[in-house]
Amino acid sequence: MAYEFILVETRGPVGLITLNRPKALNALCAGLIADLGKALDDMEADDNIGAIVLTGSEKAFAAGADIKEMSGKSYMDVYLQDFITKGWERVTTCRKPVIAAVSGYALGGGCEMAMMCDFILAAETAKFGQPEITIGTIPGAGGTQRLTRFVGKSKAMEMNLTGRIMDAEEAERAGLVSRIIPATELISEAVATAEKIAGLSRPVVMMAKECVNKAYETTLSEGVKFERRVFHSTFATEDQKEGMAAFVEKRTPNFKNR
Ligand code: CO8
Repeated sequence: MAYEFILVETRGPVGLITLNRPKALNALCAGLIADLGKALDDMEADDNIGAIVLTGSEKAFAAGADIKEMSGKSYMDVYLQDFITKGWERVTTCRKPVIAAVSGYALGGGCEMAMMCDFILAAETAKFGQPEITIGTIPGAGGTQRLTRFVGKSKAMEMNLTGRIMDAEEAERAGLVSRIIPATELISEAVATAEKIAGLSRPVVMMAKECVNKAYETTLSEGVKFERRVFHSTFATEDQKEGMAAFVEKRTPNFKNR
C-alpha cells in the first residue's frame, strides 16, 4: 500500500516505519497519523512481523503536531473532534513491540509519540522537549503524564514550564531513552534489536510487554500479582518448554511461536 507521509518496509521479521514529511520536519499532521495507524494495523496483522521500528529523518524524528494545521482550530473543533486522541494513541495499543529510533528533534507531539513506543533508542543528535508552552498551549498526548513517569517531577515540570530541550545524554541519564547509538548506526542497531525480539517467543514477548505496561497503571502489589499470574501462564506455552529444555541441553532454543 502506498502512503503519503510515511515509508514502510520490512527487514526480515521487522517492520520499519519511517516518518517522511521532510519539509515540515515530520510535523504530525492528520494525514500522517492516519498513515501511521494503517501501517500499524497491517504490521500487527502480518504474522511475518515480530517487532516494529518507528523512526524519522536524521534531522527530526518529529518536530511536533502540525502547528499550521492546528492554529486555525476553535475550541469547538478540538472538543468535538476529541482532538488529538483519535488515531494518535494507536501506537500504544499495538501488541507487538514498537521501538522508537530517534535522531534529531523529538519535540512536542514528536516526543509524546516516541514515549508511546515501548522504548526509545536515541542517536547522539537526538533532542527531546515539550515546547508547547512557548506557543501558548500545553502537551495533549501525554507530555505532562508520560514524561513525568519517565524522568520524575522536577525535570518534567521544568521541561513543560520552560520548553527547554534536552540532549541525548541528559535524556539517557534521566531514563527517557534506553541507549545512545552513533547516528550512522541508529537504524541498523534498532532493526537488529527488533530482530532479536522477533526471534523470541511472540506470545511470551507480548506477555512481558503487557506486564511492564501494567507497572504504569496499577499499584506495586497488584502489578506483582498480575506478573506472577502471567509468569504462571507462560508454563502453558510450548515455547517455555522449548526454552528451558534448550538451556538444559545446552543448545539454541527453537521457538515455535514467532
Ligand atoms: N508544525 C508545522 N510545521 C513545522 C513544525 C511543526 N511542529 N516544526 C517545523 N515545521 C516546519 C517549519 O514551519 C518550516 O516550514 P517552512 O519552511 O514552510 O517555513 C520547516 O518545518 C523547517 O522548520 P524550521 O525552518 O523552523 O527549522 P529550524 O531548523 O530553523 O528549527 C525547530 C527547527 C527548532 C524544530 C523548529 O522548527 C521548531 O521550533 N518547530 C516547532 C516545535 C514545536 O513547537 N513543537 C510543538 C508543537 S505543538 C505540539 O506538538 C502539541 C502536541 C499536542 C498533542 C498532539 C496534538 C495533535
